Amino acid sequence: GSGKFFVGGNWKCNGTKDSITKLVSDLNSAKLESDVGILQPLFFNPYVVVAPPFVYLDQVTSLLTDRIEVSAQNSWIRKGGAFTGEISVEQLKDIGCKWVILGHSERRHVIGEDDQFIGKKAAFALNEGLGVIACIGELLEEREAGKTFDVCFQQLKAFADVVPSWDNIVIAYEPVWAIGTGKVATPQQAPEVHVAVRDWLKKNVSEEVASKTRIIYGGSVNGSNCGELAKEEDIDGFLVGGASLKGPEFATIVNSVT
Ligand code: G2H
Repeated sequence: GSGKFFVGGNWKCNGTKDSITKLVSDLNSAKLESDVGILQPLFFNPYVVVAPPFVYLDQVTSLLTDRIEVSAQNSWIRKGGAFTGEISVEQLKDIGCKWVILGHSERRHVIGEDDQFIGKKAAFALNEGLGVIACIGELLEEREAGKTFDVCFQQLKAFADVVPSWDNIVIAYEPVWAIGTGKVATPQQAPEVHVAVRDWLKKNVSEEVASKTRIIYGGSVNGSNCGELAKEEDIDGFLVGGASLKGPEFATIVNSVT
């Protein structure tokens, strides 16, 4: 592992003004281990972000205390302009958003974004100074056909081919068969891929990037299974969907990695 942990809460397309006000207040009052003796968000370990839907980003950014940063769930591939329905990186930065999730399986497989499109979005966001949570992961049929590593490496390569640097990238390994299904990857399955990803970075990017980059796991992580997974040396944190909609449970997951 990288020794620095990262936990993200991906709220997906959930919430209302009211439910989000409650969630933010629960997060603000939650006890996080990272509070102890730490003065600046930069050094928070784990580093914690939440990703609300676009329309609530501003609300969450202004209400949340600064120990938790805010991430978007998507961003446009280039500068803003005549792109109906899109949100630009400049706009995200304008409201205080520091991160964006790109390549999530729901965008790949439900919305149809491909590797190159996602890679270019990541390059643009990084060039503009946003951090990127770069998601990769195989479908069930790809795992069953023994293609897990091939698929993950191909998705990684699409990022590696275009990104300016790996300094502000967190890789999230999210096997698609584990997402929102309650079927979490086992403490054997996840690290096997994390090790392979780190090895790929070592061979294809650099030894330094391989050792520094955080590789987090996502897919049905919850308050009861996070402890087992957090013990794994090669898991540098989590990207949490469903369970991040409950403040106390999300805090349990955050505290499991310290
Ligand atoms: C995977 C994860 C968060 P969940 O998509 O990105 O969602 O924890 O609900 O499986």
